[in-house]
Amino acid sequence: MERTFLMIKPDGVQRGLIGEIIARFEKKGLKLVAGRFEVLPEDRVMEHYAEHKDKPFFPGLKAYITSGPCFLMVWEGKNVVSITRQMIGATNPAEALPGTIRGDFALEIGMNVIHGSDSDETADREIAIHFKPEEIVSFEKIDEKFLY
Ligand code: FUP
Repeated sequence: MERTFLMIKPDGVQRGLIGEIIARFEKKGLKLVAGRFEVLPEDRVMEHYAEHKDKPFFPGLKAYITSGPCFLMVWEGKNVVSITRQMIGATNPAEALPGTIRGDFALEIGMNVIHGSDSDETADREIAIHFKPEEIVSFEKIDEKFLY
């Protein structure tokens, strides 16, 4: 089954949005299979955002993402990568549509509440950066027969 890495960023945690965000994905029918609350250590920030390390916004991004705890998750489900990206909305909350997480809860790109992997390859890479295989719990959900 397809998996993705989602992370509620420090602004989402501080603003008390963990429950609201998890509820949206649960109601959609996706399955939470791993979760951890953590202030990201520098080595994993560098690995996670390796493609952005030379960008002008990187110092600000690094300071923001390590400013408090994040809530890191692995979610599972059919087309989970593209579905969660749609539900999260555009990277810049000013362009994110109402009804999306960023469209409903964020104002600017520097604090956009949540991260979601953007492809299956990225998901595999990001899950491996943040979770050990034994931290991911596979289980059968009773309602899956009504979803797939
Ligand atoms: P996303 O895949 O939606 O997380 O977006 P990107 O990988 O393009 O960007 C990663 C993070 O860098 C964003 F969540 C916010 C931050 N960012 C900025 O702060 N300024 C920019 O101009 C672009 C990205």
